[in-house]
Amino acid sequence: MGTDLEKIKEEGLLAISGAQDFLFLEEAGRRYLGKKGVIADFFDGLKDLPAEERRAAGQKANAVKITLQEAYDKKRAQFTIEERQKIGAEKIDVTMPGQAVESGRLHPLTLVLREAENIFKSMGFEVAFGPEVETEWYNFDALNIPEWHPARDMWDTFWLKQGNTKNKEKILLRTHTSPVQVRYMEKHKPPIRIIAPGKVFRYEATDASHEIQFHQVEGLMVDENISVANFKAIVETFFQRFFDNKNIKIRLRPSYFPFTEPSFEIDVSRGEGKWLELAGAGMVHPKVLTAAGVDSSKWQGFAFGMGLDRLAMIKYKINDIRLFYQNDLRFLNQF
Ligand code: FA5
Repeated sequence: MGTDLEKIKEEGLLAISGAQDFLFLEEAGRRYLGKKGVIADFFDGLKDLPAEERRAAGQKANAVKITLQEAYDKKRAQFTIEERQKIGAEKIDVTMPGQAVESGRLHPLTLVLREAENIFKSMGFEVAFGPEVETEWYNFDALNIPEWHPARDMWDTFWLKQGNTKNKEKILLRTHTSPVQVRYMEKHKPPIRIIAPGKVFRYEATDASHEIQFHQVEGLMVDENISVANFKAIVETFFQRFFDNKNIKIRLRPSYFPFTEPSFEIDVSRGEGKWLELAGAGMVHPKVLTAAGVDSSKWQGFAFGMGLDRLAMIKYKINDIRLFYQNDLRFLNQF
């Protein structure tokens, strides 16, 4: 019995350490250490031995098994992964087509906003923000639109329920970014040059150029000698740079806003005699300056509120504003 074990050990070690590649090693491992291998056979045969020999033989067989197993593990570690791959133990088929990694991309409105911000920043404007849930005061009254004023009908409003009944002030989803003008002037002394981008909401029917939720970029410039000429120069420079076209056609139409005087509407040509209204604008009404704590006898300014979605529609030739909000990848993947 003892000599059998010695022989098994010697031959096993030779087969394992002499294996030239992974295939041979696997074969040697199976032959000596496998479930139906030589050592397992030896253990099976123990039951035929007299009881007094069985224990000692079992211990020796165990020691041989451990020695062979250690030799096997050591040798296995020597073989490189490539070698194992070669015989297919870990198969990587380099000819298989790879899995495409879809990269994310920026939403067209984000692209347009970033570009607009960069152009205004290069002209000395800072970027300011205000809340989307506004009070009636900032959205309307401070902008010279008291409750009884018919101009309130220009902005169909989502009014919100005030949870705290002690607070009597009415709240709403802001209908435009103009409240940021007032909030900013309350905290900062002129001269002022800001843009204020953000989401606005209107309770109105949607169509190809109207959404209930869209984006505006407010602009405000206040200084000692600001006139409509400054306004025109800034707006024209912006559009020329934004559309990368010195011949871009802009039309200023006289209009009415309670918070500007005089007021304009800015249209941009879509070609073939078609125009798209892009922004409302005007010289800041002295009452708005006063409501925000600015001395209107010393300071004047202009303001505008530009539809960011419409800016993107013209830039990318998109004919329906609703596409921006449908999250359809066939649309979004074009940008
Ligand atoms: C205003 O909201 C004024 N606050 C703009 C302003 C600011 C005037 C500062 C004077 C001084 P208006 O309602 O016209 O104005 O909206 C401004 C722009 O927002 C429009 O020219 C248009 O480009 C865009 N806009 C308006 N309603 C919608 C809508 N439902 N969907 C998409 N864009 C819209």
